[in-house]
Amino acid sequence: MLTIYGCYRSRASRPLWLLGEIGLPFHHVPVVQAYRPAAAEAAVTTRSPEFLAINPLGQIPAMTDGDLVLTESLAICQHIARAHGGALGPQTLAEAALIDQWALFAATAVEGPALNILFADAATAEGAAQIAVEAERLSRPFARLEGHLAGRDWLLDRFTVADVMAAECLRYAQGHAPLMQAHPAIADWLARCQARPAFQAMWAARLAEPA
Ligand SMILES: N[C@@H](CCC(=O)N[C@@H](CS)C(=O)NCC(=O)O)C(=O)O
Repeated sequence: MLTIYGCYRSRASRPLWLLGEIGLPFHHVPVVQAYRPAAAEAAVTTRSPEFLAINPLGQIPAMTDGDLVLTESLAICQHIARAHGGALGPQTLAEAALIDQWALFAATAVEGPALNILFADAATAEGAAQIAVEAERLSRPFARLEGHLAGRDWLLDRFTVADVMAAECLRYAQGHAPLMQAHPAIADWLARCQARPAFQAMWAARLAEPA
């Protein structure tokens, strides 16, 4: 059975949401980041020898599916979609290329600045200045995505793993209201993604975990 290593309060949210969309039974080992206070109560952390045997880098998520051991959340999502996801995965070579494109776009152009926005303290002058810099770094990627999503519901012609991967990277910047207000097609698409029952179930499980 496919196994996901990683608690919901981590990038494991990505494959966990996707597995919910598919409805595939899986085994879950809620490995907790060793640096978090919640690690004190966790059976397995990112520094536990049994987890380091799966991912020597000591990061979540990781996945096993039969003999295949994978790390990197977006590679894990792509594998799950291709192997088990039906129409959530690519049906043609062109779709596979487009899904790769959006995964790489999300990981390289969006995730870093978006995470910096999430972790900056908007209440301090320094934090507010950093948010302004990161929002500026996101302006071209967001303009590109806004143009693509205008008049479309999803990144491809239906909801796919590309939406899961990109929406989870963009979520980090969602709290910065000016960015969302300036990009209504992105805001509407994120709302559509997050209204899906599988996202809602993932989010409820995440909130149920210790902070
Ligand atoms: N690029 C990796 C990043 C993985 C990552 O940074 N995971 C964090 C949790 S979201 C982690 O395990 N941190 C623990 C550590 O680095 O010690 C991915 O997308 O899977």
